Amino acid sequence: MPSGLRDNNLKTSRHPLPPQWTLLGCGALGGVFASLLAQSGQSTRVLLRERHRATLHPGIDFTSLDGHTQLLTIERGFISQPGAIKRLLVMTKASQVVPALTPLIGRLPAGVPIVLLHNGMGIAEQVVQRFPHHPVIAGVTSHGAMQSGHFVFRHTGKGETWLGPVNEAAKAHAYLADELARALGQAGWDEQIRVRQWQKLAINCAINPLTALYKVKNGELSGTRFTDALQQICVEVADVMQAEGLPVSNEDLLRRVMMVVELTADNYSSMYQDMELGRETEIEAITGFLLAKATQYGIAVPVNQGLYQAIKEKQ
Ligand code: KPL
Repeated sequence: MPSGLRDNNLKTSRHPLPPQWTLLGCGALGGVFASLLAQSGQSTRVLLRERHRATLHPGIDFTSLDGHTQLLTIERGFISQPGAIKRLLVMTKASQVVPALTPLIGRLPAGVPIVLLHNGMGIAEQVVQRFPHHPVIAGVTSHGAMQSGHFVFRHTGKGETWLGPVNEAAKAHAYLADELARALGQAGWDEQIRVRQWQKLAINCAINPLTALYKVKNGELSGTRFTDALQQICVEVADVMQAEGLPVSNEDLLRRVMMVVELTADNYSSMYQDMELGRETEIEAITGFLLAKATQYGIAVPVNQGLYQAIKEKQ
Protein backbone atom coordinates (compact mmCIF):
# COMPACT_ATOMS: atom_id res chain seq x y z
CA MET A 1 0.00 0.00 0.00
CA PRO A 2 1.47 3.40 -0.91
CA SER A 3 2.47 5.32 2.19
CA GLY A 4 0.30 8.33 1.22
CA LEU A 5 -2.82 6.20 1.45
CA ARG A 6 -1.84 4.83 4.84
CA ASP A 7 -1.30 8.39 6.08
CA ASN A 8 -4.66 9.40 4.78
CA ASN A 9 -6.39 6.54 6.58
CA LEU A 10 -4.61 7.44 9.78
CA LYS A 11 -5.72 11.05 9.50
CA THR A 12 -9.29 9.97 8.90
CA SER A 13 -9.41 7.83 12.00
CA ARG A 14 -7.76 10.47 14.21
CA HIS A 15 -9.92 13.35 12.97
CA PRO A 16 -13.03 11.74 11.48
CA LEU A 17 -15.08 14.11 9.38
CA PRO A 18 -18.33 15.10 11.08
CA PRO A 19 -21.36 13.46 9.50
CA GLN A 20 -23.36 15.54 7.01
CA TRP A 21 -26.32 15.48 9.40
CA THR A 22 -26.58 15.06 13.15
CA LEU A 23 -30.14 14.39 14.27
CA LEU A 24 -31.31 15.14 17.76
CA GLY A 25 -34.33 12.99 18.62
CA CYS A 26 -35.33 9.68 17.14
CA GLY A 27 -39.11 9.42 17.44
CA ALA A 28 -41.25 8.32 14.50
CA LEU A 29 -40.42 11.25 12.23
CA GLY A 30 -36.78 11.49 13.35
CA GLY A 31 -36.30 7.78 12.65
CA VAL A 32 -37.85 8.11 9.18
CA PHE A 33 -35.78 11.19 8.29
CA ALA A 34 -32.57 9.56 9.56
CA SER A 35 -33.32 6.49 7.44
CA LEU A 36 -34.12 8.51 4.29
CA LEU A 37 -30.98 10.65 4.73
CA ALA A 38 -28.82 7.56 5.18
CA GLN A 39 -30.43 5.85 2.18
CA SER A 40 -29.67 8.91 0.04
CA GLY A 41 -25.98 8.45 0.84
CA GLN A 42 -25.65 11.39 3.26
CA SER A 43 -23.71 10.42 6.37
CA THR A 44 -26.02 10.67 9.36
CA ARG A 45 -25.62 10.35 13.10
CA VAL A 46 -28.50 10.21 15.58
CA LEU A 47 -27.91 11.63 19.06
CA LEU A 48 -29.90 9.92 21.78
CA ARG A 49 -30.53 10.50 25.43
CA GLU A 50 -28.63 8.39 27.97
CA ARG A 51 -31.71 6.35 28.86
CA HIS A 52 -31.52 4.70 25.41
CA ARG A 53 -28.15 3.09 26.18
CA ALA A 54 -29.83 0.06 27.70
CA THR A 55 -32.12 -0.57 24.74
CA LEU A 56 -29.79 0.29 21.88
CA HIS A 57 -30.44 -2.01 18.91
CA PRO A 58 -27.77 -2.82 16.35
CA GLY A 59 -29.62 -1.11 13.55
CA ILE A 60 -32.70 0.79 12.49
CA ASP A 61 -35.54 -1.27 11.07
CA PHE A 62 -37.02 0.90 8.35
CA THR A 63 -40.05 0.26 6.15
CA SER A 64 -40.30 2.60 3.19
CA LEU A 65 -43.47 3.86 1.50
CA ASP A 66 -43.47 0.93 -0.93
CA GLY A 67 -43.50 -1.54 1.99
CA HIS A 68 -39.85 -2.59 1.60
CA THR A 69 -38.20 -3.30 4.99
CA GLN A 70 -34.46 -2.94 5.57
CA LEU A 71 -32.12 -3.01 8.55
CA LEU A 72 -30.05 0.18 8.26
CA THR A 73 -26.80 0.80 10.07
CA ILE A 74 -26.94 4.40 11.21
CA GLU A 75 -24.32 5.84 13.55
CA ARG A 76 -25.76 6.57 16.94
CA GLY A 77 -24.27 8.60 19.75
CA PHE A 78 -25.32 10.22 22.99
CA ILE A 79 -25.99 13.86 23.78
CA SER A 80 -23.39 13.70 26.55
CA GLN A 81 -20.68 12.92 23.92
CA PRO A 82 -22.04 14.60 20.78
CA GLY A 83 -18.81 14.45 18.70
CA ALA A 84 -18.13 16.90 15.86
CA ILE A 85 -21.31 18.42 14.41
CA LYS A 86 -21.59 20.03 10.98
CA ARG A 87 -25.31 20.78 11.15
CA LEU A 88 -27.95 19.83 13.65
CA LEU A 89 -31.44 18.68 12.72
CA VAL A 90 -33.65 18.76 15.81
CA MET A 91 -36.57 16.33 15.52
CA THR A 92 -37.70 15.95 19.11
CA LYS A 93 -41.21 16.79 20.23
CA ALA A 94 -41.81 20.52 20.62
CA SER A 95 -41.63 20.39 24.42
CA GLN A 96 -38.28 18.55 24.27
CA VAL A 97 -36.46 20.90 21.89
CA VAL A 98 -35.06 23.27 24.52
CA PRO A 99 -34.25 20.56 27.13
CA ALA A 100 -32.53 18.43 24.44
CA LEU A 101 -30.47 21.37 23.15
CA THR A 102 -29.49 22.74 26.56
CA PRO A 103 -26.54 20.33 27.12
CA LEU A 104 -25.09 21.60 23.82
CA ILE A 105 -24.99 25.27 24.91
CA GLY A 106 -21.33 26.32 24.80
CA ARG A 107 -20.32 23.01 23.16
CA LEU A 108 -21.68 23.58 19.66
CA PRO A 109 -19.13 25.57 17.63
CA ALA A 110 -20.44 29.00 16.60
CA GLY A 111 -21.93 29.03 13.11
CA VAL A 112 -23.23 25.44 13.12
CA PRO A 113 -26.77 25.68 11.72
CA ILE A 114 -29.62 24.41 13.88
CA VAL A 115 -32.67 23.20 11.95
CA LEU A 116 -35.89 22.77 13.94
CA LEU A 117 -38.57 20.40 12.65
CA HIS A 118 -41.36 19.99 15.14
CA ASN A 119 -45.07 20.64 15.30
CA GLY A 120 -46.31 23.86 16.87
CA MET A 121 -44.76 27.28 17.27
CA GLY A 122 -43.05 29.52 19.82
CA ILE A 123 -39.98 27.34 20.32
CA ALA A 124 -37.62 28.77 17.67
CA GLU A 125 -37.48 32.14 19.47
CA GLN A 126 -36.29 30.38 22.64
CA VAL A 127 -33.58 28.57 20.66
CA VAL A 128 -32.34 31.86 19.12
CA GLN A 129 -32.04 33.32 22.62
CA ARG A 130 -29.99 30.37 23.85
CA PHE A 131 -27.85 30.05 20.69
CA PRO A 132 -27.22 33.68 19.61
CA HIS A 133 -24.20 32.72 17.48
CA HIS A 134 -25.94 30.10 15.36
CA PRO A 135 -28.08 30.23 12.25
CA VAL A 136 -31.51 28.98 13.38
CA ILE A 137 -33.78 27.53 10.72
CA ALA A 138 -37.43 26.57 11.19
CA GLY A 139 -39.04 23.81 9.18
CA VAL A 140 -42.45 22.32 8.59
CA THR A 141 -43.12 18.88 7.20
CA SER A 142 -46.22 16.86 6.43
CA HIS A 143 -44.52 13.47 6.00
CA GLY A 144 -46.28 10.67 7.83
CA ALA A 145 -44.33 8.38 10.14
CA MET A 146 -44.99 5.61 12.62
CA GLN A 147 -42.86 3.88 15.21
CA SER A 148 -43.87 0.39 16.23
CA GLY A 149 -41.00 -0.56 18.55
CA HIS A 150 -37.47 0.39 19.59
CA PHE A 151 -35.87 1.72 16.40
CA VAL A 152 -38.63 0.27 14.21
CA PHE A 153 -39.97 2.93 11.85
CA ARG A 154 -42.36 3.12 8.92
CA HIS A 155 -42.71 5.92 6.40
CA THR A 156 -46.49 6.22 6.02
CA GLY A 157 -46.99 9.29 3.87
CA LYS A 158 -44.96 11.39 1.46
CA GLY A 159 -45.50 15.02 2.36
CA GLU A 160 -43.88 18.36 1.75
CA THR A 161 -41.04 19.91 3.70
CA TRP A 162 -40.16 23.60 3.88
CA LEU A 163 -37.29 25.33 5.66
CA GLY A 164 -36.72 29.02 6.24
CA PRO A 165 -34.66 31.44 8.32
CA VAL A 166 -35.57 32.42 11.86
CA ASN A 167 -32.60 34.80 12.28
CA GLU A 168 -30.43 36.80 9.88
CA ALA A 169 -27.51 34.35 9.99
CA ALA A 170 -29.76 31.55 8.72
CA LYS A 171 -30.38 33.29 5.39
CA ALA A 172 -27.09 31.93 4.03
CA HIS A 173 -28.21 28.32 4.51
CA ALA A 174 -30.84 27.81 1.82
CA TYR A 175 -28.68 24.99 0.38
CA LEU A 176 -29.79 22.80 3.30
CA ALA A 177 -33.22 22.48 1.68
CA ASP A 178 -31.59 21.10 -1.49
CA GLU A 179 -29.65 18.57 0.53
CA LEU A 180 -32.78 17.46 2.37
CA ALA A 181 -34.58 17.22 -0.98
CA ARG A 182 -32.05 14.58 -2.09
CA ALA A 183 -33.37 12.38 0.70
CA LEU A 184 -37.06 13.34 0.78
CA GLY A 185 -37.80 13.80 -2.92
CA GLN A 186 -38.87 17.40 -2.29
CA ALA A 187 -37.87 20.13 0.15
CA GLY A 188 -37.99 23.88 -0.40
CA TRP A 189 -36.61 27.07 1.08
CA ASP A 190 -39.02 29.89 1.94
CA GLU A 191 -37.89 33.21 3.41
CA GLN A 192 -41.48 33.65 4.68
CA ILE A 193 -41.42 30.43 6.68
CA ARG A 194 -43.62 32.00 9.37
CA VAL A 195 -46.62 31.90 7.01
CA ARG A 196 -46.02 28.19 6.36
CA GLN A 197 -45.59 27.57 10.10
CA TRP A 198 -48.99 29.17 10.74
CA GLN A 199 -50.59 27.15 7.93
CA LYS A 200 -49.15 23.99 9.45
CA LEU A 201 -50.33 25.14 12.88
CA ALA A 202 -53.88 25.39 11.48
CA ILE A 203 -53.58 21.85 10.10
CA ASN A 204 -52.36 20.54 13.44
CA CYS A 205 -55.01 22.50 15.43
CA ALA A 206 -57.66 20.85 13.25
CA ILE A 207 -56.41 17.29 12.79
CA ASN A 208 -54.44 16.42 15.91
CA PRO A 209 -56.86 17.05 18.81
CA LEU A 210 -59.91 15.69 16.94
CA THR A 211 -58.21 12.46 15.86
CA ALA A 212 -56.76 11.95 19.36
CA LEU A 213 -60.07 12.57 21.16
CA TYR A 214 -62.27 10.55 18.80
CA LYS A 215 -59.59 7.88 18.23
CA VAL A 216 -59.86 8.01 14.45
CA LYS A 217 -57.45 7.96 11.53
CA ASN A 218 -56.87 11.29 9.79
CA GLY A 219 -59.06 10.24 6.84
CA GLU A 220 -62.15 9.85 9.02
CA LEU A 221 -62.22 13.62 9.53
CA SER A 222 -63.74 13.92 6.04
CA GLY A 223 -66.98 12.50 7.52
CA THR A 224 -69.88 14.94 7.98
CA ARG A 225 -69.83 14.66 11.79
CA PHE A 226 -66.57 16.65 11.81
CA THR A 227 -67.52 19.30 9.21
CA ASP A 228 -68.69 22.02 11.62
CA ALA A 229 -65.80 21.57 14.04
CA LEU A 230 -63.19 21.73 11.26
CA GLN A 231 -64.82 24.84 9.76
CA GLN A 232 -64.96 26.60 13.12
CA ILE A 233 -61.35 25.71 13.98
CA CYS A 234 -60.23 27.26 10.69
CA VAL A 235 -62.32 30.41 11.23
CA GLU A 236 -60.71 30.88 14.66
CA VAL A 237 -57.15 30.27 13.42
CA ALA A 238 -57.71 32.63 10.47
CA ASP A 239 -58.93 35.38 12.86
CA VAL A 240 -55.74 35.10 14.90
CA MET A 241 -53.52 34.92 11.81
CA GLN A 242 -55.15 38.09 10.43
CA ALA A 243 -54.48 39.82 13.76
CA GLU A 244 -50.82 38.77 13.32
CA GLY A 245 -50.86 40.58 9.97
CA LEU A 246 -50.77 37.42 7.84
CA PRO A 247 -52.83 37.29 4.66
CA VAL A 248 -55.21 34.33 4.98
CA SER A 249 -58.84 33.28 4.66
CA ASN A 250 -60.62 30.60 6.65
CA GLU A 251 -61.66 28.93 3.36
CA ASP A 252 -58.01 28.64 2.33
CA LEU A 253 -57.08 27.08 5.70
CA LEU A 254 -59.96 24.62 5.47
CA ARG A 255 -58.88 23.64 1.95
CA ARG A 256 -55.36 22.96 3.22
CA VAL A 257 -56.66 20.94 6.17
CA MET A 258 -58.90 18.80 3.94
CA MET A 259 -56.02 18.22 1.52
CA VAL A 260 -53.85 16.85 4.35
CA VAL A 261 -56.79 14.79 5.65
CA GLU A 262 -57.00 13.19 2.21
CA LEU A 263 -53.24 12.77 1.67
CA THR A 264 -52.71 11.22 5.12
CA ALA A 265 -56.08 9.43 5.27
CA ASP A 266 -54.55 6.17 6.46
CA ASN A 267 -52.33 7.79 9.14
CA TYR A 268 -52.78 8.09 12.83
CA SER A 269 -51.85 11.66 13.79
CA SER A 270 -48.90 12.16 16.12
CA MET A 271 -51.26 13.30 18.89
CA TYR A 272 -53.38 10.16 18.50
CA GLN A 273 -50.20 8.05 18.73
CA ASP A 274 -48.93 10.00 21.75
CA MET A 275 -52.22 9.62 23.63
CA GLU A 276 -52.46 5.90 22.85
CA LEU A 277 -48.91 5.34 24.15
CA GLY A 278 -49.44 7.54 27.21
CA ARG A 279 -46.82 10.04 26.04
CA GLU A 280 -46.88 13.79 26.47
CA THR A 281 -48.61 15.43 23.48
CA GLU A 282 -47.65 18.59 21.60
CA ILE A 283 -50.92 20.35 22.54
CA GLU A 284 -49.08 23.22 24.29
CA ALA A 285 -47.03 24.16 21.22
CA ILE A 286 -50.02 23.67 18.88
CA THR A 287 -53.38 24.76 20.34
CA GLY A 288 -51.70 26.27 23.43
CA PHE A 289 -49.71 28.63 21.17
CA LEU A 290 -52.90 29.63 19.33
CA LEU A 291 -54.73 30.31 22.62
CA ALA A 292 -51.85 32.50 23.88
CA LYS A 293 -51.91 34.55 20.67
CA ALA A 294 -55.73 34.80 20.79
CA THR A 295 -55.54 36.13 24.37
CA GLN A 296 -52.91 38.65 23.29
CA TYR A 297 -55.29 40.01 20.62
CA GLY A 298 -58.49 39.59 22.64
CA ILE A 299 -59.97 37.11 20.12
CA ALA A 300 -62.43 34.41 21.22
CA VAL A 301 -61.46 30.89 20.07
CA PRO A 302 -64.05 28.71 21.88
CA VAL A 303 -63.73 25.55 19.76
CA ASN A 304 -59.95 25.44 20.01
CA GLN A 305 -60.24 26.26 23.74
CA GLY A 306 -62.59 23.30 24.24
CA LEU A 307 -60.30 20.92 22.36
CA TYR A 308 -57.28 22.12 24.37
CA GLN A 309 -59.07 21.47 27.66
CA ALA A 310 -60.32 18.06 26.54
CA ILE A 311 -56.79 16.94 25.57
CA LYS A 312 -55.30 18.31 28.80
CA GLU A 313 -57.87 16.38 30.82
CA LYS A 314 -57.23 13.13 28.97
CA GLN A 315 -53.46 13.18 28.54
O1 KPL B 1 -48.38 16.69 11.38
C1 KPL B 1 -49.19 15.80 11.47
C2 KPL B 1 -49.20 15.07 12.75
O2 KPL B 1 -49.77 13.99 12.84
O3 KPL B 1 -48.60 15.58 13.71
C3 KPL B 1 -50.17 15.55 10.37
C4 KPL B 1 -49.82 16.41 9.17
C5 KPL B 1 -51.54 15.87 10.85
C6 KPL B 1 -50.12 14.15 9.83
O4 KPL B 1 -50.65 13.20 10.64
